[in-house]
Amino acid sequence: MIMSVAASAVAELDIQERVAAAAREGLTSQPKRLPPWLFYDEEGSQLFDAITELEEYYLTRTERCILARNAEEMIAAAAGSPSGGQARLRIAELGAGSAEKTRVLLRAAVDRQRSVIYEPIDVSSTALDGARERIEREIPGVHVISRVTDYTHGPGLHLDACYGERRLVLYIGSSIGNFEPADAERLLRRVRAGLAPGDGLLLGVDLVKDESLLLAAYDDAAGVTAAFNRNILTRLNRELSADFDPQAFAHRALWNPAASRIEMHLESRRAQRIHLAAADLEVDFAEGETIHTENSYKFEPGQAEDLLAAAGFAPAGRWTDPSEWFAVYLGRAK
Ligand code: AVI
Repeated sequence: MIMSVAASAVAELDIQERVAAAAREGLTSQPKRLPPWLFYDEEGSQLFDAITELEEYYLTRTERCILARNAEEMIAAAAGSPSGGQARLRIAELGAGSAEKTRVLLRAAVDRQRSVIYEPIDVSSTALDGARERIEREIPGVHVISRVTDYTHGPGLHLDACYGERRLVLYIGSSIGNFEPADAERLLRRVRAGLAPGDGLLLGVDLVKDESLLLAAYDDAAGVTAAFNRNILTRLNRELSADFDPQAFAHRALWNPAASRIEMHLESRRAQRIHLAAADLEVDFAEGETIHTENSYKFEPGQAEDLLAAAGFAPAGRWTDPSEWFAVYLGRAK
């Protein structure tokens, strides 16, 4: 996307205002918190990519295996209708990033219908530009129409009308798990509102499993997740002229069984006062006081089906791995 200098300066101001508002709101709350979207600056996105390659972070490779094993069946299920008809698919993806796991689905769609339109949607134009170039080169038959937008905000998804085709929206990678249950439902309802009856949603969710496996995935031995968590403070230092010493905060990951979620926190190692000059804010921390930075919800059997149903989707498929660590669901818009 080409943006004028003036437009990009306005966008930067906008984002600085959003960061300042989030810091003001979160750090004056009790208990203190910061929203997880703050993780994903350039450094944080690279750290997240590194997380996805960790031995302990089973999510990415498990979902990749599920997609690779079942891509043809998933595409056929999305293209089929309960009455037996078959449609051409057009594939959109929320939070597509580098679209690394999506390729098997695009290949299966091209094998089935010779060509496919792929509409990746993400806040990062850099990630989308890279994905577009690679996908069009590697998978002839895929035509990429990318859209830079924050799909989590605003009134609706506003996908272009697609005549004579059925849309399949991908929302994989367990991203839905980072939303509070009510927000997850709201988001999927917005997705549904942008679809026609019969269109599909392919949703990747992480499942409840042994606590030790869950904890290791969010507190790896090499400390990459700790660095990812602390990077939120480095970002506030840079963007809000704050004076956090990230090492003065310990990374904490805990399993909250009542809420069925992993929580990430940063725990102050000592009593300290932090200044965030550009947010006009001073914040005191007691020793042991925490900032809650992320929830990652893990689904019990039946929960994803309930969420899809509440958002207006009928069950149309479920695929999992042999250990049932992760699952991919197909919902059909009612
Ligand atoms: C992006 N999201 C699905 C990741 C997760 O597993 O909740 C973010 C993450 N946080 C710590 N590690 C990975």
